[in-house]
Amino acid sequence: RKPTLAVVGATGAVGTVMLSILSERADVWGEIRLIASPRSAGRKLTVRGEQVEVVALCEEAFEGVDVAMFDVPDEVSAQWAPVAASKGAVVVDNSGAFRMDPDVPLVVPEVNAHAARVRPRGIIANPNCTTLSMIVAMGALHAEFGLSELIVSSYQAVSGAGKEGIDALREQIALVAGTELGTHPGDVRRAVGETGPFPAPMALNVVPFAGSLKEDGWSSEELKVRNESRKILGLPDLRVTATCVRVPVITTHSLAVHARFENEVTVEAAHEILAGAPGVVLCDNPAEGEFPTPADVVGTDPTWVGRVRRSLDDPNALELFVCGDNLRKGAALNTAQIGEVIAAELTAA
Ligand code: 2RA
Repeated sequence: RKPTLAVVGATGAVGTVMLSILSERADVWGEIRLIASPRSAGRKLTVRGEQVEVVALCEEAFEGVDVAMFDVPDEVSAQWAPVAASKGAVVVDNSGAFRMDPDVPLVVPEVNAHAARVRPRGIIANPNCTTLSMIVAMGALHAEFGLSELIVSSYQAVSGAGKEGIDALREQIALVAGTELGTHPGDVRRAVGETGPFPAPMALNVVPFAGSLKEDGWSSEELKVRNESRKILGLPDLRVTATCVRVPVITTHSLAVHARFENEVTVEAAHEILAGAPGVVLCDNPAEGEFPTPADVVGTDPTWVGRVRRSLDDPNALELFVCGDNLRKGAALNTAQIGEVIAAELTAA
């Protein structure tokens, strides 16, 4: 019997991408049940070419479910993931509610698929999209050279803030297009007015803040990059510094990474590792204008890496530019891949 899958939050931004990913990938699932808030119950959505009616989130909705993928806000996952697990489902949760729980593995199949096997709470967490957009490439380099430090600057797309973020950027672009705005202090801010879910205008701008403010001036996004990278790579003392910046891109997060290793590195060796790493595409020929950009990467599955250089002042360090679609590998795709690892385990048992 093929396992039964529930997708919780099927109507949201990530849930929508999840349904198209489930329709494209090898079909390992029996029934796929779509679950959402009572407001969306009764709607029909297409998955695997078939119309499926959305059912309301309640305990009974998890009856007979083997794997439940959650794409919902933290507080909804915090309440309902344990309910699904208590009904016997293995939960793959894409919220921040359980990522740092020591009894919940944080899994990126290309890097630490083995961690999914030990799940005392019946819950597996999916990392935040900012970490996920670089960690497959970093895991591959770590396996060869031994990572000792990451210094990261992110260039995050507005879809990280959901549909509201996309709508805000589109509206702002319409307001500034064809004008001479962006030439005087505050002119864009005055033209744009309300900035939606962002603390400053996104059109014609970059905003050095994403997530919420935490202790000592760090943002939640910056702390996630640090804590999650350490947990996924199994390096609890890894030195990690992140500065997370929002840019006027709809979808695909980019990161400029300074990665320091235990061992000396060469660009040639790094190229070879990245070119052969599952889930990574090396795109690094700047003489021909070849490097990853969000406009080219959006809608694709892999982590794209370019601009690989050895640090001029440190033979143990590399500089890289990495792009990943934050809604695919950064969210739905990684969740689907974890689900497939569990489906294989259940089918083999
Ligand atoms: C963002 N990483 O880009 C967040 C979404 N989880 O806002």
